[in-house]
Amino acid sequence: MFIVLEGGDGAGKTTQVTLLSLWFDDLGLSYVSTREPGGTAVGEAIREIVLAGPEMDMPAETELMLILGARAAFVRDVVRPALADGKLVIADRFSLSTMAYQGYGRGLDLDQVKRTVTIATRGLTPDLYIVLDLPADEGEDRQSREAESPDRIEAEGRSFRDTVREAYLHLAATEPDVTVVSAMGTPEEVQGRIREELVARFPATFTDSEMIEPGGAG
Ligand code: Z5A
Repeated sequence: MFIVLEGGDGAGKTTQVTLLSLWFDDLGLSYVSTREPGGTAVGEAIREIVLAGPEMDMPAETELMLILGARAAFVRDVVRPALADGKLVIADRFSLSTMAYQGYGRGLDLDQVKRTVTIATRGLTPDLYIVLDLPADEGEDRQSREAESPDRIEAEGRSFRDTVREAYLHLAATEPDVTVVSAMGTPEEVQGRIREELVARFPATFTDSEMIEPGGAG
């Protein structure tokens, strides 16, 4: 099974992947947890370029090709081998990010983006995308509590973030296997919603015996 957490910057994906990993450990599931862009040597090198500061100026097409270059390696070297071994793959971002950021956010032609995504993935799609939905200003507030300076994409500002949020909601309404979970509230509350969604959709894999306790990580 291949599950992807998606959402705008600061929505809490990294936090939620960590909490999910604890749950998978409790359930005795064999899994691989990873993030995009990255997950392979070439992917991490591409990540450095894509997430450099605003001085690393590039056309939207360059950004798209770099991200998809990383994705092709990620699919070949991380996702497909793990799935072939019968492991669960939990990823922080995948192709829905490309539609939201490079398609809607950067304004590239959506059909072309979709076609190039399919080349990079050789048609692999997740069993489920979970979009963590958060108002753009809340995501910005959460990120601003961290000391790091903004990368190229974070530096795009408020209207870009709003566009990306709307894109995710639109994609959830129009694409298959995409669900939306509110990212408001404490990390434990959000985690509880994600687990409920997984139990409801895949009861044979996830049981509710280890559902998160309010105020605890599971
Ligand atoms: N990108 C793209 O354009 N196209 C693509 O196809 C792909 C990616 C795959 C990846 O950067 C960038 O690549 C991304 C899109 C682009 N845009 N940018 N920039 P990244 O991996 O460095 O950044 P990110 O994906 O946006 O993640 P993030 O900034 O690390 O946010 P997050 O993972 O969603 O959230 P977090 O790190 O778990 O939490 C952020 C902060 O909020 C942190 O201090 C937490 O402690 C706090 N937090 C988390 N949850 C909560 C709750 N519930 N309440 C309060 N505070 C919270």
